[in-house]
Amino acid sequence: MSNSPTLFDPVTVGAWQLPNRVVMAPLTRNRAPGQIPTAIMATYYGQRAHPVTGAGLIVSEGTPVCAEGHGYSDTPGLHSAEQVEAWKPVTAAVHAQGGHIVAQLWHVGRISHVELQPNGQAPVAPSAVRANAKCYLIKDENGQRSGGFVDCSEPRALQLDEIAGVVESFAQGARHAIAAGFDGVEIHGANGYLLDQFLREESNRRDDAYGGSIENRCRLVVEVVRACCDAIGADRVGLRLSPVMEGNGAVCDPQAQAIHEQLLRQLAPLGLAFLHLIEGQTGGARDHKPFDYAALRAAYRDAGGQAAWMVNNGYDLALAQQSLAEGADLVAFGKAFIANPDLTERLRQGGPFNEPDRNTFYGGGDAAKGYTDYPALA
Ligand code: 8OZ
Repeated sequence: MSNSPTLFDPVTVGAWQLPNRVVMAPLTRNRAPGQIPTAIMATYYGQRAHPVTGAGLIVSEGTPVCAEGHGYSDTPGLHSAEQVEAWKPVTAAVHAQGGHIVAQLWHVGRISHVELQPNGQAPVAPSAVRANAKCYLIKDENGQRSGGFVDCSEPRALQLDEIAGVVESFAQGARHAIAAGFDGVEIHGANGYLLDQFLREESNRRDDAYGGSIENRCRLVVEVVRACCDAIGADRVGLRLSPVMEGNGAVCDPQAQAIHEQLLRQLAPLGLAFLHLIEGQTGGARDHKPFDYAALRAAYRDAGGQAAWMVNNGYDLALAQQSLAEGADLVAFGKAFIANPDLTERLRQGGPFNEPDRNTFYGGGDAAKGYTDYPALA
């Protein structure tokens, strides 16, 4: 017990030597008009990248791998040459500080709206089952910027012969991430988006090789992870999961434990860099639904899996230290990193912590307010 690591100890994760075990969680900020990263994003990430005061590893905000993967206004993509170029100053700013950053590869699936889709088409999903969830739009019927929540559109089911294209878009996203200077990728398999939609029976009603049995529902995630590993090397690839999250229309699957254990047993031989587990309800109760995370990790380790185990959701220093003592390797912090660019130093010193302002979580363009103006300690 006494030999358990602290948050401030270095750790080797995949291809990277990380200076500490504090991770900046992926945080959607909607500050990329036209889906293109901007200069102030480089300032924001750079502020949080210092090896002593900042995150040992930064996971970028969700970054769609194709045009159909967008479900929110002003989220930066990684599917065009222009986007790859625009990410370069961001990754350079992080590396100038001595930090590490991976791109979170995202496809929203049915959590979208025809207005956010190419040619106004229906969003794609495992099955034509509308999510009981809202989307945020910035255009009104007259094409004016307004802002407001609307029901997600009815999606259409991906045809069997389209699935290889989805897998390839993630692999291309991984290659683009490396071209843009990222150290690797995190595949977004959580929070009710496309990959999570395939895992759960409420959203996946398919009767082909990608639906029905647990093995079939895991198939797309396994194929996407494999394709990204083939594209850039497994030691630069992580996967984010939220086994019991409810929200974005997702309902807790009756077989959540079995599905996730099966999935991780299949991924164990690949040699992934990390697995990122959101424990409980994303941004909410840690005990939202029963789930045995220790059993999930044991299933993965029993199958030979060696990826770093990253935990997330409502952590403070004490809970983080307890989790490290129990076998976690990395702890991710979200909202605290919005408000504290030097969060690692503040954790080390026991505070004080700036309070995040929810009013400036989303949007804001290139304004510093609520983005790059949170002060560091003197
Ligand atoms: C907050 C707002 C929009 C998107 C997630 C990518 O929940 C998100 C997200 C969070 O994973």
